Amino acid sequence: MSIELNPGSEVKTNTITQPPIRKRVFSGIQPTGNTHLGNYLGAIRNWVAEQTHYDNIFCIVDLHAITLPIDPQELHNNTRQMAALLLACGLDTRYCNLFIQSHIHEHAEMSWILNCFTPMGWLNRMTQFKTKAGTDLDSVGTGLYCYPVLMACDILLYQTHYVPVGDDQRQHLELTRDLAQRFNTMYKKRVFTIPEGQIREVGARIMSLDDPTKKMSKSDPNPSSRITLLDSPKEIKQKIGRATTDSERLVTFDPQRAGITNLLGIYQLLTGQSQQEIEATFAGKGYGDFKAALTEQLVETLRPIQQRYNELMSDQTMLDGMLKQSAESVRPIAAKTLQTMKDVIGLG
Ligand code: ATP
Ligand code: LTN
Repeated sequence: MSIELNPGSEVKTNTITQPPIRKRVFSGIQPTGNTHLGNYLGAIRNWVAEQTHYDNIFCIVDLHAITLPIDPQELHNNTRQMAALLLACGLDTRYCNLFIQSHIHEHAEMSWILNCFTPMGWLNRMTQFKTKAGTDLDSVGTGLYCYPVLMACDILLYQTHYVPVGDDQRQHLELTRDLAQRFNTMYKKRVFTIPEGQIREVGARIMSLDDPTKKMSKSDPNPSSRITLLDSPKEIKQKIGRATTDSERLVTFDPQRAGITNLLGIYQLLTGQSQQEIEATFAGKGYGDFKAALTEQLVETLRPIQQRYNELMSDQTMLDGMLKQSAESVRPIAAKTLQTMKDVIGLG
């Protein structure tokens, strides 16, 4: 991976003659389609913005995607589409490795081992399982229950320092830290680096357009609840036009009015303006004017991403080559961690 020095970043130098050591960032995203504005503003955009500061590993987590039923062809296509979309959003392979989780078998292997060290009581507390499993617990796959353990393995295999994610992953990150600390203590050896989450104050929780009490989600059955990164200008206009607001018609940030505040938060992230500036711009104007301005910002933000995505998707050989090369370059890190883990346990 090529390295560009960036003054003021996390770079540390061991001695005058040794190269700088960058802190490692790891994050993952599911290839489940419908990649939306929440994924972009809560995660992907931050990965891109800070990629030159860190040693970055990003992973398309296809093993996580099979915890719920998914069509094989759709999974395969979504995985390549996700790779193209991440590059189109600005991930740069000079600074990042981007690979497919199932290409590195150490993830699945470590997951079995770590499952054996995970108290069921800890997994019983995971709220995402309860939301995703629904009511028919007898038929849901056990992979969904163990999902957070696989996520912990993704992170721990690479001796990760920072994990940039949206707010919904806070509980999974705590579990990862607890599992790592417990394992290190149990075997009196620093087998795993203890990772820290990077959850931004603004953007970590973009809400659904039709029900602003729920997070914007890939799996929401209502497509109008989210803006996807591949939506056309017409779709964006329609979805923003229909987005839930209230009857007060005041374009102001107000936690009591979750719908307009969510839309204003999106506008703030896209324009980089302060809350005061935005409120001043729309003082005396109605929701119609604000929604038109937000639509324009969204269309202009997504236009170059969509153009680049279409170019990248037309070169599947390049995409597959990049994914393979990244996997080859990071795999030794994962293999080393797994071997250390097996050695301390006494496996083999
Ligand atoms: P689902 O909603 O179906 O569980 P997802 O939208 O959470 O899927 P993931 O691939 O699981 O998609 O998440 C990728 C990244 O996007 C994670 O870092 C996650 O925290 C972040 N993220 C997801 N939804 C939001 C949201 N509404 N606001 C901010 N960040 C989000
Ligand atoms: N569980 C995450 C996706 C994910 C992930 C990871 C994120 C899988 N492995 C490792 C960060 C680090 C989600 O559902 N958004």
